[in-house]
Amino acid sequence: MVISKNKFSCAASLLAITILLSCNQHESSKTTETKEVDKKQQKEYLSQPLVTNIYIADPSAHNFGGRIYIYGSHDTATGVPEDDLGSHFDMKDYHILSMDSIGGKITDHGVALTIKDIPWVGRQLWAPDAAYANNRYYFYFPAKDKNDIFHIGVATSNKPEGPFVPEKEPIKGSYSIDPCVFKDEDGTFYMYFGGIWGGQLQRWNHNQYDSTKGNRKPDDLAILPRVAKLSADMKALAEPVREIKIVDSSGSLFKEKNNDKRFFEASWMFKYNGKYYFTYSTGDTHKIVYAIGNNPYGPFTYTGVVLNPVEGWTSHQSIMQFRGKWYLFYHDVQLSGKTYLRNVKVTELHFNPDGTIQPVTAFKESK
Ligand code: FUB
Repeated sequence: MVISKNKFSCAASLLAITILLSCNQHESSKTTETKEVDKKQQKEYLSQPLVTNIYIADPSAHNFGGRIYIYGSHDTATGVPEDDLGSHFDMKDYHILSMDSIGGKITDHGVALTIKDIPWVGRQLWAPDAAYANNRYYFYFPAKDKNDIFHIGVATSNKPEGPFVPEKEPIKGSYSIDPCVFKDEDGTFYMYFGGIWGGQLQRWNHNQYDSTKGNRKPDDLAILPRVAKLSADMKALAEPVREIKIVDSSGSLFKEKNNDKRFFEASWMFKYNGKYYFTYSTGDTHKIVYAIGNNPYGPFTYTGVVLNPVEGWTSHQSIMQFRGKWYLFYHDVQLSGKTYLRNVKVTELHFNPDGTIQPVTAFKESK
């Protein structure tokens, strides 16, 4: 009996263990699934889109007369298939947004400039910027001409929100994409620009165009962004375009394969404590990074990350000070999930006492 009792209890224990194990197995796979669902549902964005009725990307933010104006690309779905050259970024006009404070009501000022009114443009109105000088507002925009070559155009208005009247030709000597117009403390304006791959910068060497030049090989030196001083009327380059050196801490230029640090597109310059901060996108590694220099022409020493990869392929930023705080404007694809329909966001940016930037992550997992 003892034996059979033992046998029974042994069998019962075995059964219990088997049930428990299978229950646990079931429970654990359920837990994993739940965790995954939870993870998706609980993914919290650091900031919410500033507007939801229109897709605005590539934000260049400025304080004009105490109000914040955002000059960005106006993303729309035109049905152009996606390719590596960014043909699906097929924008046809610009809208300017403004607000009186961070967190304040946003005004969409409607169409400020349309492709139909720009005689030299063939297609693709990409990331713009703006500047105030001579009691006027200047709007700088890259677009492909009728030969499908990117140049940078300028348009003017007596109001920061436009409408803007474009010049009949692009800025002479300008090329590629993503202009950033920076005013130094002495009043001089510089235009930074350039973007590789779809932005065609790889085709420009010594300021000459060569359509046969492709992307660089991994061990080649990385392509460098460009800069030129602007003329007093803000409509021309006042000097030949120069390359800007971005170097590592030992002073060496990056190679193409250093694609988490080398320049891709989205130049943005600002000054902090007397130093020049050149910020840009690394493109295929999706970071916004910064390099610091002592003058507007560089060299700039790579220092670190401003913004970790956002949702979407592209990343594009601007940084401005407003009422004593610093802000990072950026975009992601939270609203659409589509790489070419992006929404603009803003978050506060913090500096460390040594002048380095505290990197921003655009979303956070909830605890
Ligand atoms: O919006 C079109 C292009 O995508 C911009 O010019 C790049 O900076 C990237 O954001």
